[in-house]
Amino acid sequence: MNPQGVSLFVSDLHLSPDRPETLSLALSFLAGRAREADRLYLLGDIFDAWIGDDDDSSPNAEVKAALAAVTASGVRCHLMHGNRDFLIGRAFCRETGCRLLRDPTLARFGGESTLLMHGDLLCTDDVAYQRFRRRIRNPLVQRLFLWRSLAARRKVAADYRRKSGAATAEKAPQIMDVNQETVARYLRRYGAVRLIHGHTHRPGDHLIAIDGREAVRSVLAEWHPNQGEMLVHEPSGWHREPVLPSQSHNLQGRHREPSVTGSSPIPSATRSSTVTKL
Ligand code: LP5
Ligand code: MN
Repeated sequence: MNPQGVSLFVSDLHLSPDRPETLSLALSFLAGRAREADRLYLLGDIFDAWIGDDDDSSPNAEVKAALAAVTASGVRCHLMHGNRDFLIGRAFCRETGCRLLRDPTLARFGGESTLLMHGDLLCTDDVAYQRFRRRIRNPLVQRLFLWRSLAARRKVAADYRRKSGAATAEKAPQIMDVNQETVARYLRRYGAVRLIHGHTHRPGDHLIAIDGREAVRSVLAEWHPNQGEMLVHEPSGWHREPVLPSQSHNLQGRHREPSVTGSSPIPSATRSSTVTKL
């Protein structure tokens, strides 16, 4: 994959009926700024929980319609599973025109080999989660789940969310971050000089010295009711742009006046500029 033009990367919107402000932020982003791009990368956890493509309850139907309109406008939409919406399937892709990306996926942006991931695979210190992940990614377990009624699936998802909330409250924060050796292993295996992922909700751009060369790990931000964020690749380079409710897409676009909350170039103005040697 060697995308040209403007690419936008977002993840961790966690859209749900309980977050109406984040939903309207996402819908205005999809109706505006997203349509100025050539490609849109949705790197997982766009939904807070996805229990099957047959669930058209709110906000699923609205988001699918908005994504279908984005692809109809000529933007290529790529979607990767997150740990909350890994059951997004073929019907969703057919309805929206999104293409499903494997985790990880290697692509080239501006000639750089870039690895795209959701991020949960990098959190290998979280042994309990990795065990849970292996179980629920088992195709047979998923098929059995999908055979159940929507009401029964909704209950199981709510139960998992509750258990997950209790489990994460007990875990040390560093366990839920990426493991640096795992990051290095993925970068080496794929020969990548850039890694883009979400999941950890610790946005930042980290320089990594790996085998004598430099790599960048860009972590996407979680969206909040009144603030989202995207990573942007243009022919001139990479930067971050906020997504704000009050802005029209033209104000949010490339011709926006610089401001405190404006775009931040990468990696020179990084939020986290620590160089990790591996
Ligand atoms: O999501 P978040 O941020 O709270 O925490 C994640 C990890 N938790 C999860 C679980 C999801 O939140 C649950 C979402 C369900 C939606 C879809 C339902 C479809 C079900 C399909 C079934 C086939 O991903 C959390 C990490 C954290 O990120 C940081 O990385 O720590 O991991 C956990 O909390 C896992 C626990 O440590 C262990 C699991 C407890 C649940 C026990 C149930 C066992 C049942 C086995 C099933 C076959
Ligand atoms: Mn996640």
